[in-house]
Amino acid sequence: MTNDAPASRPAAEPAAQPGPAARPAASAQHGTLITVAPTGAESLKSAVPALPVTLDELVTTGKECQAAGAAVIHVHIRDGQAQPTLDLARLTDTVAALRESTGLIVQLSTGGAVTDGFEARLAVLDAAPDACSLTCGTVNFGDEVFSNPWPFIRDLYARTKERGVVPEFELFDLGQVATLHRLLGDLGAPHGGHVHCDLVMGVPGGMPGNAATLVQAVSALPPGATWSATGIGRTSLPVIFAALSAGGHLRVGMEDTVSFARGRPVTSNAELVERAATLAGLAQRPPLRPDEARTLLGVNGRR
Ligand code: KMH
Ligand code: ZN
Repeated sequence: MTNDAPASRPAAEPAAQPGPAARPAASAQHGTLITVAPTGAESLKSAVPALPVTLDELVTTGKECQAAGAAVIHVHIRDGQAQPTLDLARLTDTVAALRESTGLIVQLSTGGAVTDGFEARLAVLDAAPDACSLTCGTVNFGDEVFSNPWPFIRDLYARTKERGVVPEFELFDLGQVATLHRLLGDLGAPHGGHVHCDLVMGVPGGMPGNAATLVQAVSALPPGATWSATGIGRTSLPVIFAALSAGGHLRVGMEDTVSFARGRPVTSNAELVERAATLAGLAQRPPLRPDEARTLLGVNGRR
C-alpha cells in the first residue's frame, strides 16, 4: 500500500559510498538488512509507470537494488494485464528467475491483495521461496480489510515449518505482536530458528509511523528477535530514521511509497534502496550483503 507523499524535502546528494560488494563482511549486529518491496498489490501501473510489473522488470529491479544494497526482495507479482495475481506457475518462474539473476533472498508475499482468498495465499509456499511474509492479524487497510484470522495464521505458520520456508512476521499493530507471541508459544520457533519481524507502520488502520510507536512496538517483541521497519507513504523517512537509531533494519520500495519527496515521484526502486543504504552507512551500520543476511535470518544457502 502506498499513501501520501513524504513530508520531507529532497535529500541532499549523498557522498559516494562503496557498494556492499566492495566492502568486507559486516557483523549482523553492525550492519543493516535492507529489504526492497518493489511492487506490492495496490498501485496501478497506469498511475505509476516506474512500477516493475513484468518478470523482466522485476529481475532488472532486483539486480539494481542488490547493487544498491538490498539483501532481500519482498515479491508480489502481476499478470499479463499488470493486475495482482497469485498464479502458482508465475510465482514459481519468478522465484527461479530472481535466483538465476540475483543473490537476493527471495521472500514471496503471502498477503497478496486484499481480494485474495486464504487457499491461494497458503499455496504461495508451493513456489518454494527462501522466505515469505506472514501477517499476524487482521487490520483495516484504508477502505478495505486485510484479513488474517488466527486459524489462517496458524495454518500458514505450520506450513512454513513443513516446507522449510523462513517466515518474516509482518506486524501492523501492537495486537499483532501479542498474536506473534501466541504463535511462537503454540508452535515453537520458525524454520531456521530465528525470529525476524517487520513493523509495517503508517497504514491507514494500523499503527502510526512515528518514533514513539516504533519504540513501543520494539519493546514488545520476543527476546532475541530482529526487526525491520517500513513506513507507508509520508511516514517512510521518519520510520527509517527511527529504525536506524533504535538498532533496526529497513524495508523500502514502491510497494510502500511512490513519492521520493514532496511532489517528486519515485523513479526507481533502486533510488529508494540507495537512499536507505546511504543513511545506514551514515549511521555506521552499512548494508548487509545477501550472504550475511542469510546467516542473520537462518535462510538456507542458495537452493
Ligand atoms: N497487499 C497487502 C494487502 C504482505 O505482502 O504480506 C498485504 C501485504 C502484506 O502486502
Ligand atoms: Zn507485501
